[in-house]
Amino acid sequence: MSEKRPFAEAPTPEEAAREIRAMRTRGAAKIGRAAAAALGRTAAEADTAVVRSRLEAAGRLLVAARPTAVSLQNGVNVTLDGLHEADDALGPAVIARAMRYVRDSEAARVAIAARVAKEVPKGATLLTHCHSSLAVACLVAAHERHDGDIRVFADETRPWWQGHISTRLLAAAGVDVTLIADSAAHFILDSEGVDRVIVGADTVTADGALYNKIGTRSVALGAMSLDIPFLCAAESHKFSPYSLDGVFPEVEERDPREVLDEPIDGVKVRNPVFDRTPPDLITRYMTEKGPLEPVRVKAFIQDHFGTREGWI
Ligand code: RUB
Repeated sequence: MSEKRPFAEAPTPEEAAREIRAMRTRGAAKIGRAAAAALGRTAAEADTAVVRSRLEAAGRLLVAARPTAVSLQNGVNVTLDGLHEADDALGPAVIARAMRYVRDSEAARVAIAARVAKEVPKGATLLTHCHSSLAVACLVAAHERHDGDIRVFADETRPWWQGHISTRLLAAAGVDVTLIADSAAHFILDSEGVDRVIVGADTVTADGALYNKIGTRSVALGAMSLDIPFLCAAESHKFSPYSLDGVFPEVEERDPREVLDEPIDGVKVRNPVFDRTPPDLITRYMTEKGPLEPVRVKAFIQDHFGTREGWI
């Protein structure tokens, strides 16, 4: 990013929101960074007289783009921080916070991947679900740490087939990777001696629960029934301070045609795209600040997020 014209290449908030709604920008971490960058661009381009109102409108537009990933709301709120500065100081302050958000998120990915790689034994068999950029980074780091001596199974993750993205990236990195149908997960956990499940996060709430791609809960249930550790890799931007006030994520329900493109007479279709995995099914969260047990999540959130005055 150019230090002289920060965020000059970033999409505008309208473009970023459109890309997020259309799933061309997807995955919670990327969505959060896209929101921060779009606000950085607004702050860099708007005149002092209108910068506050532009940023406020852009923040609300972005937050509404997808409901379940809290990194979107955090990306907006950490960047705007209640717009508490005076007009002439606002633009530079928002640009600095947007830069910090993006930098912290990228640094967290590297730190978490290194931590998870250390937890994965040589020769391990691992399973992942959906496409989490962070879970893939963890698996590649484990592969590199053990000179290629790990195996990965990845669920295809209907209806958007994000498992194809994960497997393509893992294969390109030289990882021994096998794609499986979502419904094969329990069979593979059992029959292949899976050592760890590693998934990403859309939102982690104060009660220690995980909101992630639909099917995560079934995989976690399968892992628990077989005594397989279930790890969730999550940077601190994935933790929900709003859940401290009793506000929990809305589970996005998308177009039924993603499940069935030609309607069948008399058949109703549902397409919830995230689910909630309760804390007792999660062994550990892996954050850039260290491993975290679900019972410690509330204290972690209280510690990490400040007063949140004026947040959307
Ligand atoms: C993606 C998904 C991912 C998390 C974590 O859903 O559920 O597991 O967002 O990803 P969608 P990351 O494809 O609907 O956005 O680690 O990249 O933040």
